[in-house]
Amino acid sequence: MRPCIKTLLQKCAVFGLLFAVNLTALAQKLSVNDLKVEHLKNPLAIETPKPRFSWKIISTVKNTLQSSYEIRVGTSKASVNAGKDLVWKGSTTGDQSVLIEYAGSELQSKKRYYWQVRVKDNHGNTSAWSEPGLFQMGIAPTDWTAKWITVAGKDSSARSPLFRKEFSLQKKVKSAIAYITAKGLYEANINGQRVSDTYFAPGWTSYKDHLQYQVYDITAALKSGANVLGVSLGNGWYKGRIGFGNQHNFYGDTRGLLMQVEVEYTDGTKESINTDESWKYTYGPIMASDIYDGEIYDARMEIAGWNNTGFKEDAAWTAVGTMEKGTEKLVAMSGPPVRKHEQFKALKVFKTPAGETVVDFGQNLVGWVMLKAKGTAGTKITLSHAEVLTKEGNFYTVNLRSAKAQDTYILKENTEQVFEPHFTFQGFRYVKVEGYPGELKTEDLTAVAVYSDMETTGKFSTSNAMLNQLQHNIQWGQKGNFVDVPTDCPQRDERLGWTGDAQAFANTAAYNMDVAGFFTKWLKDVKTDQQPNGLIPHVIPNVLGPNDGASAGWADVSTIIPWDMYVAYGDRRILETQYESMQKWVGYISSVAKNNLWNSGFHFGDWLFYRPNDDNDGRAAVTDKYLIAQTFYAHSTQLLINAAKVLGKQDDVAKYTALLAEIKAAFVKEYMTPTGRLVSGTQTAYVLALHFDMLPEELRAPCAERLVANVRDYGNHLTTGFLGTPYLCHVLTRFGHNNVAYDLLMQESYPSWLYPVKMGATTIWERWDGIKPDGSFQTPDMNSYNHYAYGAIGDWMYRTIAGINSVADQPGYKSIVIAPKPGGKITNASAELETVYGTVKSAWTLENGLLKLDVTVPANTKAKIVLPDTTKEIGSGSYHFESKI
Ligand code: RAM
Repeated sequence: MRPCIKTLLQKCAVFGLLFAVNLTALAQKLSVNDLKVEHLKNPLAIETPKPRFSWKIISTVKNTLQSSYEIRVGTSKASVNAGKDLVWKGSTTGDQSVLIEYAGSELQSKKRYYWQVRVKDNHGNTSAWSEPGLFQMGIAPTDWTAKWITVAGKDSSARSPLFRKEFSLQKKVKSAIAYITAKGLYEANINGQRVSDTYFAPGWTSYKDHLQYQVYDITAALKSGANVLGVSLGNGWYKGRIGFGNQHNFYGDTRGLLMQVEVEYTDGTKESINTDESWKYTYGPIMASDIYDGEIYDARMEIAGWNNTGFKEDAAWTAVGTMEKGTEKLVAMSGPPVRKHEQFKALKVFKTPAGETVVDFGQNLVGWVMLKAKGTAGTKITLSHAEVLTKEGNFYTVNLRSAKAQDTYILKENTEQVFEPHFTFQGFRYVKVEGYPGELKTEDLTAVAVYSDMETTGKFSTSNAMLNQLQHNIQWGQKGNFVDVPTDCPQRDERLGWTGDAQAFANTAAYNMDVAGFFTKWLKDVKTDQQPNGLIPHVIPNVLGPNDGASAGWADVSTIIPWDMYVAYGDRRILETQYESMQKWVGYISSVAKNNLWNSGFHFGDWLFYRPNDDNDGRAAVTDKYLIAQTFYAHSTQLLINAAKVLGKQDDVAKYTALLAEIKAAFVKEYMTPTGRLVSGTQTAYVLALHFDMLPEELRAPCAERLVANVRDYGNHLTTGFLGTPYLCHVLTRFGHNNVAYDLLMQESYPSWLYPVKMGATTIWERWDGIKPDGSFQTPDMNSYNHYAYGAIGDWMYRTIAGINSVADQPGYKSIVIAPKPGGKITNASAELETVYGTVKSAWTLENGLLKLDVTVPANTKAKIVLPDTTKEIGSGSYHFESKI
């Protein structure tokens, strides 16, 4: 057949197929997709004995609700498709389609299961069975047969060891699964290929208590005959520098590897290839690696073929040492893995006034640079990272403090090589390149963003370009600081899971991306590192040692994030799992409170609030720290009550409701005059008192007026720090001052959200004036250009500008409130949110005094549309509304 006719026929066939698929879709009024288990698609490491299943419903008909579902779980795709040999078959009436708990026979360690679901709706339609999804159970503690291996003797070299094991498979492989973890970080290869595209495994947890393992399906990577496993280890958070004061070896001084590869042959027999005494190791080209300081890679030390078969030189390698298990529990990885994401081409290579060769990537990001180079052996190239240039245009790294943030590559013989680091990441927009052989061109460098692989769930844009840039900056603040744990900043010698920052940003984070798995994993460590007296440390995982006090607004992460996640994803189990920790936290405050007042101990206060330098007439917005503490005491107690209600703990509801009344009464007595003035007349004081309902009803509106007067007095500027900022606009909107909220949002001069945007920021800054109007910098001791806390305004932008809101008593957007409140001369806005039920859309334009609103409500949910002149209740589907404004 002539090739062109063949192609034509192929095209027709494809078209025919597409046509048929489309016809089926049309005929199909109701279908089910996006199957997830424990918030994840086809997870391979489920630990809970009762995993939960979620699906989305697609319907071509409006007002669709699920009326019943059937679910079936089996041990093979065929059996589940045929509905035979099932381990669970459930059939339930009702509209629950999110997080349905498994209720079949006991799930077996290491076993893979397939599942599918079909639903009926309120219009009498029945969907087809969904395509089967899968999940695999993690490995039970008793099923680990591998031994921990390490180097022989003391693990004192800065270099990365390479561990190697060759083995032979004689029969046909049906499946092969690798279970891997490490003390330190690992990069595992099979027959010269990485086992997966994940980085920084096994992830950062409170290692002294538990250590995650990963599970990879490596069936396709194995071949019959000889195969080889090759793994290198880095220091990572485990053994590397972490925390303050040049602290090393926080979790241990010995890197170790634990790997178990389980092969099942087509004849049903099984075999394991485990780490044990038979492995060998030597040191490879990574001469040193450290998260803060970067990596040194000497290509001359590369060992050609080391992780391929037939490598005979390992005869000279050293036999590994083995190590004891330690006290940690091995747990299945529960959050999303860290992966590579966006790549940025270098925008320009230029010489600074100081004569440095610098490259600009145009975006402050977190990850690393891939560098192409060719030169004589021994040529040393260094890449230093920086977020900003000085006002003179020179490379600036003082704000990284002691973090070297430098990658060094030493070239081998004259071949072109592409370098990238393995066990480090940096926060940067610029790199300074030294020692590059020949002329450095833009095409020699690519910046790679690396962060936890969370699905993007939110889109937000308006007619205002600066606001869109602010949203961009918020998203990049999230990308850069959600690298396995939520960190304060990604560039200096800190990069820690600061609790205050995380609680401030959690709601915004849940709009932008699916953070259910990410926070579920981190909350385990909040609980783990909580001290026996209930105190929550400042950073999680806690590498700063035990505290003797806890800070309001930081430690309250223990109540705030579980509740936020419950509302965003409808995940009741988060509350169940964290309840005890929430209760212990409130118990801790009660134990240090006197007469129901939490007025002692150390607090960070309204961190980084507005403080002008020449503060002669008292413009600094200092809020009494104990006033703040009392409002968070109330807030945490309120959230505990909310959780107790959800979990049906009536005694606790009564107990904490009584306590809350006392906390509020104590607040009023101590911090408020009879007319409703607060002892601190700051925005933050009024915001917290109002947002947490601390004041008697009749004094709330007048207090909100005081807040407005304060904002006006500062010329429509905010003066809030980490604790007041997240709620500032919410309070103004709630009390009828939406215009003031917009005045703050649209403000372009310092202090404001748009000031950094005007100064060219591509991420959220730690301080309102990280770069001052004259181009000089804030104090380098604490001046990060990638700190998400002030990005907490994103929550208000989605809720108020676009108007997309969840409702706590029908969480997870089962019931949605769409209530856009235009303002700030914005003429159109549109947002989308991929909820656990499907996509919610809200898009409006303002035209001749009319608000024109288009909304989409996913199947199996309903929405209340709040327009300026009316309110409507609707079911799923797409709608257009117009309302006078
Ligand atoms: C800084 C951190 C963080 C903040 C604490 C109190 O070191 O960067 O943002 O939460 O201090």
